[in-house]
Amino acid sequence: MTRAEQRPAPQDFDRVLSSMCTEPHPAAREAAVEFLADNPGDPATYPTVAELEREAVAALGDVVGLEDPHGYVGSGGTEANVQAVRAARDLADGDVNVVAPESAHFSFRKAADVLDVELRLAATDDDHRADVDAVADRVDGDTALVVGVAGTTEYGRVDPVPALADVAADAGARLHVDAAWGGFVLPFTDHDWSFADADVDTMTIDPHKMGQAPVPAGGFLARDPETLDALAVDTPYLESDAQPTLGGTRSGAGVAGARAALEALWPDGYRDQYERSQANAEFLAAELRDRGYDVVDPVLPLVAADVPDRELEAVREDGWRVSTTAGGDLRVVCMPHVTREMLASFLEALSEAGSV
Ligand code: 0PR
Repeated sequence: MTRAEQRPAPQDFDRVLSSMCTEPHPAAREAAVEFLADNPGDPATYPTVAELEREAVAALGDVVGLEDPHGYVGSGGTEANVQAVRAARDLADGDVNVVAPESAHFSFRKAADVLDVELRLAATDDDHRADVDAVADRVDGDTALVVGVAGTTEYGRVDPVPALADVAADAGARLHVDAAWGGFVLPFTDHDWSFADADVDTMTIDPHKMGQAPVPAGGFLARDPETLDALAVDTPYLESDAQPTLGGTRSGAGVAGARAALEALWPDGYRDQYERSQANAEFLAAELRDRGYDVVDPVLPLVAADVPDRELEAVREDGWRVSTTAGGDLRVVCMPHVTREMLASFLEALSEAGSV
């Protein structure tokens, strides 16, 4: 065997239906490789990657309806959600709580843990969206942050962001929208989710998910500069004198890759991708329903269906990477690498699994 043959190969995406990551756009891959050694955490030493980051943040502002965005490209959605909670905690007084729907990503549990704030989870409605009354019931005078999710991890649902903004405003709390996965498809839908649609203070939107950037490239955005000021610590021995990010050394590959993906794809490439992915999700949902499974309608390109464990095991043995929701439903994320042909072949594998 030659050395090249011995080297481990990266994951082949041909049968991956479970991931919220995807193959990066070729321009993003190329840019990432070029900037592997640059550290956007030290902008004075690495001015070019720092400029690329400003461009990436400006482009993210266009995606989320924010003219003058303040933010950065970090390690992912977890970091951005932690930072949103941290900013809200530090801008409030005393012991505070955060109110989020039960559908919120588990990164909020990490945030509450490391930041020592109380996380109050509110029930979701029959369609897996945040129930506004339930959120309002959990909110009190110590609530620093209300969270809405625009594209939930398990069912791809979009919470009623303007109504959650009203609940937050009534309580004197901030509003954070987690659009980590949904942020690059929602601009092409009629949902109200963005800074332009409601009084949103901060947002998570990840280029390394639907944005087709290489990992790691997460996005944290704020409406006001005060948010980043609240997060900043002094960095006396660096040439730049303050740092609002959670990470210190950060990925130049992530920053350059995110900026290149946005340049190549916003808006037409992302719109085409959304249309393809959504059509694929609707195709899969219809085919599964025809085969007699209970299907949760795909609001965004994510399909959930009640498929027996035995069949899931069989398709897994056949090499398919599929995941399930906490309730046990099959969950297929129609990412850019998921084609109609792949879904047709997955459906065949499922039929075979069902007939044995
Ligand atoms: N917010 C939402 C709505 C998410 O779906 C996720 C991750 C996060 C925040 C956290 O983002 P990071 O993982 O970037 O910190 N959602 C997926 C999940 O946890 C991430 C994922 C990606 C899972 C690729 C599997 C995978 O192969 O399920």
